[in-house]
Amino acid sequence: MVKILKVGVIGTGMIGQDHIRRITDLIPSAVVTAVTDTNADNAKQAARKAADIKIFETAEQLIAADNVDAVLICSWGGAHEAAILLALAAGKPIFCEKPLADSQAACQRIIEAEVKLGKRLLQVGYMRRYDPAYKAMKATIDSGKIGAPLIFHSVHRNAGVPDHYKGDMAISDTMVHDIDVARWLLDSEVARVRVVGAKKNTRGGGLRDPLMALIEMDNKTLASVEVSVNIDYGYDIQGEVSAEKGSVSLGETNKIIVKSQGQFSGEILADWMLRFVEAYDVEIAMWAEAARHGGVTGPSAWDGYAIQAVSDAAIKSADSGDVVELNIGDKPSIYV
Ligand code: NAI
Ligand code: ISE
Repeated sequence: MVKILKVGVIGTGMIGQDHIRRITDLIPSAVVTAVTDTNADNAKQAARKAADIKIFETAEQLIAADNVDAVLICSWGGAHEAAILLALAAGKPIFCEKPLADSQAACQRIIEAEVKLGKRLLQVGYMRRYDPAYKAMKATIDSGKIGAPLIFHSVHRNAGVPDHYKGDMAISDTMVHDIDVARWLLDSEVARVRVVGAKKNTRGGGLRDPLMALIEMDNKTLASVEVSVNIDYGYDIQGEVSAEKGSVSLGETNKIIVKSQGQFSGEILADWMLRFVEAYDVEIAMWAEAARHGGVTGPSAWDGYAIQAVSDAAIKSADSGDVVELNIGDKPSIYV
């Protein structure tokens, strides 16, 4: 067991810097010792977030460094695979932000490398599983109180998105969270998916936004997903599972309701950083604790792979208008 976990961070943009703050301020048994970013300014800014952070030129150098016990990858999805394969080869525990990589094939290569090691070393950042409200939904389903789940409805709305958010990111960057939760709450892999674009939000530039997905699971349950990423009024995450004899939904997130002049109102949170702060805190703390003991828990490379397969299929469906069948193969035993 490592006494104080020394963490190297690859990719020090928005969430990379937030995780560095989290480790520095909230986790006494871990410390950030190294950073690297292709954008030197971001790396310098991140290095000022704690004492004694060394800046490395490349991910390869950071992963090989003696003062790095474990690696936190927060670069863009397309850069994840290369860093993961290096960290797996070095035998260092990894936390990789979602998505695991940028295609089913890339995720497959990651799985093959981890399976060759014979044990899990990677956790992927599907943090909704650590959110108290989603956890309570899952516990309600597992208690049997509402009977067998039949349909999951998910609504994922962002007020707006950054300039680099382009192409199919409404699926590959955003809908992936809903796919994760569908697999988790309905306890099944996905059989097929259909995605339909609706009338475009004029605030969304050329993006396909909003989108609706209908997902059929292997166990015959269903999930519907709305993704709207330029909804203006705030960050709004809704979810409901309808079951054989009851239902369970996420509550609103406002802590108070104001009643005044014949109306009542409550705050709507602005973005994902605020809505899921507790989930990120628990997720990173649990990762660091497991990594200190040389392993990992939480969402696995298999989860990242299965979600990416659905994401690829959903993009195909949005392009063609067809229902797209999934074929992800058997789950290797290290993930069972
Ligand atoms: P960002 O654009 O703010 O930061 C990404 C950073 O990675 C940039 O500084 C960029 O220069 C750097 N980078 C890109 N390629 C690199 C490479 N090959 N080596 C080193 N650095 C590289 O993006 P943001 O919002 O921080 O997102 C990063 C990742 O985190 C994405 O995969 C995103 O999907 C995920 N994310 C997850 C969230 C969640 O809710 N779990 C929330 C926000 C982001
Ligand atoms: C972002 O990358 C996230 O992961 C957020 O949780 C999600 O709501 C947002 O749409 C993504 O762009």
